[in-house]
Amino acid sequence: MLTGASDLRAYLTGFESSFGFVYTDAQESIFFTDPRYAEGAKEALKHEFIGVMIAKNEDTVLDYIKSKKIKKLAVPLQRLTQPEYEKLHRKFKLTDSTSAFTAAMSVKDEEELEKISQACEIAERAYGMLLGELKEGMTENETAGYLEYLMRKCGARDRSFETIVAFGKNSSVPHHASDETKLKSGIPVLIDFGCKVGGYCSDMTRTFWFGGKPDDEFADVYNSVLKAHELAKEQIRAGMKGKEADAIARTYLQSKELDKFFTHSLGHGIGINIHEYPALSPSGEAVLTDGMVFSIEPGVYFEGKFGIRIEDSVRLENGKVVSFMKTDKKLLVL
Ligand SMILES: [Mn+2]
Repeated sequence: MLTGASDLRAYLTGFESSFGFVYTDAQESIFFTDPRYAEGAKEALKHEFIGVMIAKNEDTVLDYIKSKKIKKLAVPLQRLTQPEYEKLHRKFKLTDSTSAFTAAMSVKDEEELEKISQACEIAERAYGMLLGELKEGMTENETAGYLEYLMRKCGARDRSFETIVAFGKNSSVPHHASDETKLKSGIPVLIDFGCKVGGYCSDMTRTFWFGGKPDDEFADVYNSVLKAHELAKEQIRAGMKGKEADAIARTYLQSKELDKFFTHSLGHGIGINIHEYPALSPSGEAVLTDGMVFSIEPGVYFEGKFGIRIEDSVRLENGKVVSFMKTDKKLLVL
């Protein structure tokens, strides 16, 4: 088995690097890396089963495998570029290891859950600090940058993805690119963000009202989205398919005639990558099991007016949903 994909490499070794390969056969596991990482990798992996070898480039690795008279190689085909595929294909008979990775990575062990839990705790703490600092005139981009700074200040290694801050009608675009729009009184604010701890992500979204009193329509829709979020949390069980989980929120929003404004899926797996297996979507066939970590994020978007999304990162434990997030989700008016 051979992989050079950075997330899969990090999963196998627990060591983050910009270059490297992990090779495993019946006799040995080797982490090939270049001299920049050799010392760090040897130190980090000294108690592990996996050995560390220095490789100048991919050819050094392939020559090593060839020298062992290996003919068949499992590689994550879906992660290879065409040139990478062709190079490997000329030397070995290839089988695909992608689904083995996605299945294994979807179920988290205690150590992984602890990292995600810390990433969630830091994101929530930083968010709480941000709320106390929001002022009229701040731009979306400035707010996003400040929240990312606060997450790092609280101990995060990085953000999980580009922070989304959307003021007013910009919130109706689910993945709005934060821009120079300024915060003013009497508008909704949507913030979707997360951070990384030990290589693992958190993901959360909050929508609130800034200044004055929220209008009735906003408050009504907010309560419906929150209800959809809570119903999904209460009713999702291990053994369900992703699409059954999605249907819990979607059916409720349908009863409020809001389902046609719920334009994305209910959730996605979270781990080393911000979007992983399983998908909680109308077509999600994956069966949810204990140890899986995913988002629950119903959202409703009225084009040109406003959007509301409420997202927690959660895990399945003893068959039920347990949230990593602790902040209250009742409609907040700042
Ligand atoms: Mn998400």
